[in-house]
Amino acid sequence: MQNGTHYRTCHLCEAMCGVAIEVEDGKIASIKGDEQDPLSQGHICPKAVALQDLHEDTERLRKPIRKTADGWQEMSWDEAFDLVAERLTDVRKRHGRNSIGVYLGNPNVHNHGTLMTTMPFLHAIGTQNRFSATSNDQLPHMLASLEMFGHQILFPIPDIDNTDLFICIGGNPMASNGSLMTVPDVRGRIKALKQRGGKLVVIDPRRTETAKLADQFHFVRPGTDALLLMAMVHTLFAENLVNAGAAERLVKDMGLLRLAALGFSPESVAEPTGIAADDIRQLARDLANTRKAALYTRMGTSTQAFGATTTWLAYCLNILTGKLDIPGGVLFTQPAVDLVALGALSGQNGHFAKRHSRVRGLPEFAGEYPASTMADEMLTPGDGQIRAFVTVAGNPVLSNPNGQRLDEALEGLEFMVSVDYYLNETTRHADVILPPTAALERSHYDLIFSMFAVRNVAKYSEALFEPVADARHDWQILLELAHRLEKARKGGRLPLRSELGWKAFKALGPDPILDALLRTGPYGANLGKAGKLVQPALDLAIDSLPKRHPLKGLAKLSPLNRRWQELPKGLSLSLLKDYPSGVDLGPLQPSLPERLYTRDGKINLAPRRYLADVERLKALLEPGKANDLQLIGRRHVRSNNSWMHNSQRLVKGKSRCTLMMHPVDAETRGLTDGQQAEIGSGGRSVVLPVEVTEDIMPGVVSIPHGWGHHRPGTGQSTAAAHAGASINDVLNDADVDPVSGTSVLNGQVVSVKVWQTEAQLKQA
Ligand SMILES: Nc1nc2c(c(=O)[nH]1)N[C@H]1C(S)=C(S)[C@@H](COP(=O)(O)OP(=O)(O)OC[C@H]3O[C@@H](n4cnc5c(=O)[nH]c(N)nc54)[C@H](O)[C@@H]3O)O[C@H]1N2
Ligand SMILES: Nc1nc2c(c(=O)[nH]1)N[C@H]1C(S)=C(S)[C@@H](COP(=O)(O)OP(=O)(O)OC[C@H]3O[C@@H](n4cnc5c(=O)[nH]c(N)nc54)[C@H](O)[C@@H]3O)O[C@H]1N2
Ligand code: SF4
Ligand SMILES: [Mo]
Repeated sequence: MQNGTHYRTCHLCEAMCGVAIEVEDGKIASIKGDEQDPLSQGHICPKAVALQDLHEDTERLRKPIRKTADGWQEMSWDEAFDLVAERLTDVRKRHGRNSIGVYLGNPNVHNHGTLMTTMPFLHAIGTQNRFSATSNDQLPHMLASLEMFGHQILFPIPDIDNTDLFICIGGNPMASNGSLMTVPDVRGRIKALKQRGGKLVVIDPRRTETAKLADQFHFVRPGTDALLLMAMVHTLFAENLVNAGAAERLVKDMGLLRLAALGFSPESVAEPTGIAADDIRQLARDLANTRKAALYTRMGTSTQAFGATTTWLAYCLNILTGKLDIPGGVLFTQPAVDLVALGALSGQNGHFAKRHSRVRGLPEFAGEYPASTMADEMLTPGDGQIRAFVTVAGNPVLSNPNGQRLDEALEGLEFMVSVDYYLNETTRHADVILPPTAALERSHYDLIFSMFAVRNVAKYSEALFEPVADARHDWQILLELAHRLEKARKGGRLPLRSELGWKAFKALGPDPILDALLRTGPYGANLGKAGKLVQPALDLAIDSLPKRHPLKGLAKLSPLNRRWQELPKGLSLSLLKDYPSGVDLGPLQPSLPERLYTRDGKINLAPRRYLADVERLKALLEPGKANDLQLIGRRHVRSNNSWMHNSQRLVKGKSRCTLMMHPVDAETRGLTDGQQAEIGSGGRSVVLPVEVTEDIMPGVVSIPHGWGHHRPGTGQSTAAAHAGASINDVLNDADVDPVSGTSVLNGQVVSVKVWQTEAQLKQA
């Protein structure tokens, strides 16, 4: 690669920071924030420099490898594809299509090539046993969006740059850099919020890095947020504070919501939540009375026992107080590639509970089952048992609850293949590992996170380095496998037309598709004066088509859509190449009612599946058992899920994989700071040093996820030297939010005691 500065988007987390990478003599000399990036404006976090470590890591796999009796052996791509296609086809022939399981991990959503090729790939595999990180993450948000707005990926995004009150519940953007809210430099944005007289309120069982910036902070007992939000809804109705504003004529079933909240007075929830009734009332009043305000919830409220119901209520609170669809409130974005509109056009608004998983009867979501039941599906004999497994960019042994059980289940499979560039806790079980090119060796466009950004932006980054010889991109791997599997299924031959289609797809790759999507999207073709002239006639023609006519959908998607008329135009791949720091497409704009995808054009405030959960929520009002400790997770700015721990720069210093515990809880258990504690549940346990801190609520302990790199047979020596322990070895996989099927990663009950070595135990 040529010497000089290359501009790019960091793909590690959701924040989409612009980076300026200096290359000298074909090597990375420095990585800095790109001041010209319209969204991040020069901000980066410590992980950005680790892009270099990831790129140069000699332990990152570069060639396909296969497990043999003599250890791992390199193989050619052709051999690898043949072997994988043959073994998968064989398992399918013998045990049926559902005997193959697929797990898609988090980095896939940061990879436009993968996103464009997963559909044909999954189609070729043909299984219903699909899983992903979604059910350990944002599934409740997707369900609420589907139920209320009619589309599973239409998320209301907080307009943090224009709001005067930001209520953050169960998210810690100072560590995570935001989620379902792409918000680089959240510190700067919070500072700006305060400078204009605005307020930040944080509600969390831990006084987090974000909480430390807050004007107001409340500890909340894990898993009880739904009570808090119900009491806020209750207060709004009781005090006549409901005013849905712009959304008023769009909402329905408000009366049912009011009824549901009747039994949850602030007084009744104060004890279980740990938040005083007056504070709850005031919170509801502040939300109602601050015109520009946004209530935001994330991981801590979605991956818990009431994930679905909490997320629904958060959506409702924004709507009841008129915050939906106004500047400074929560708005839908208008990305350059509108996957929401595209999905709707092809009938892919999303679906839920169309079928249920074989062993535990858990509901599917958008065609996949909850990841917490993967091990069940591998270990339980019968028709449809998973015998072969495919992972793409995932490390579920560390990221899925009860990782230990999954670890064992993977070992018992007939065949496993992983598309991944690390030999880690999960991929060590594979028979074949297919490593893709490194991130800096491929082009980048954030199809997903552009949809969640607090400003509309578009940015394309060209590959910075030539791929090493004979390397394959993720999309090439997926397409090649898909092609071979389809062929094998059709007896070794495909019709000529289909064969040509595969050839064309493989030859073109994702970027020409991206170009076409940009050109035909909301900021696409500029029709200039001619466009203005024909617009009225076009509007008339579009309006006269029947409601569900395909042409209507198509016209709505084209740059001619009336709603998109005022947007800047002319976006294409070549234009984006001319602006390597990205293009600003403006602040978030109101888009209702056009943006709704519900059949009746209404926002349903009281979907049945949430109402059905209210009784279960009432049980939380009963006094709980004292002395139980609840376990929650946490993130740190120098860590990224399970897979960036091989960077010395990021793991150096004091271990961050500790058990945080309140001084009172430590004392009653005879534990002191730094001492090893055993954290147990369901007969499983891990050992970690205690970090005694008043920043955590009494009765709550916290462990970060993604650690536990002590397992043998992995190939990440730096990570292994900083192994830590996996919180998911303690968490129970049977524990899901029954409404959505999301894993309960926060709030499970654990025991903590002084750890004793075998010798000590014997002596005692
Ligand atoms: N540095 C870093 N950044 C990341 C990641 C990373 O691993 N490291 N991961 C990325 C990914 S994949 C995601 S999804 C996002 C997640 O982004 P965030 O949602 O911001 O994730 P966390 O930092 O885990 O914040 C969750 C918060 O919920 C709190 N919490 C736990 N239980 C409860 C509860 O019952 N109620 C309430 N109110 N709060 C609770 C926790 O104490 C914690 O502060 O971060 C992304 N960014
Ligand atoms: N207890 C607990 N568990 C959690 C969470 C929590 O807060 N608490 N958070 C959950 C959340 S939000 C998430 S998103 C999940 C994440 O769960 P996963 O997606 O299963 O795990 P990651 O740690 O992100 O692992 C990513 C894998 O992708 C590989 N990889 C990285 N880049 C690429 C690439 O470009 N191509 C390919 N093919 N592979 C690549 C890495 O080597 C690694 O093996 O974890 C969840 N698990
Ligand atoms: S916050 Fe850090 S990891 Fe996330 S995109 Fe920005 S630089 Fe990358
Ligand atoms: Mo995530």
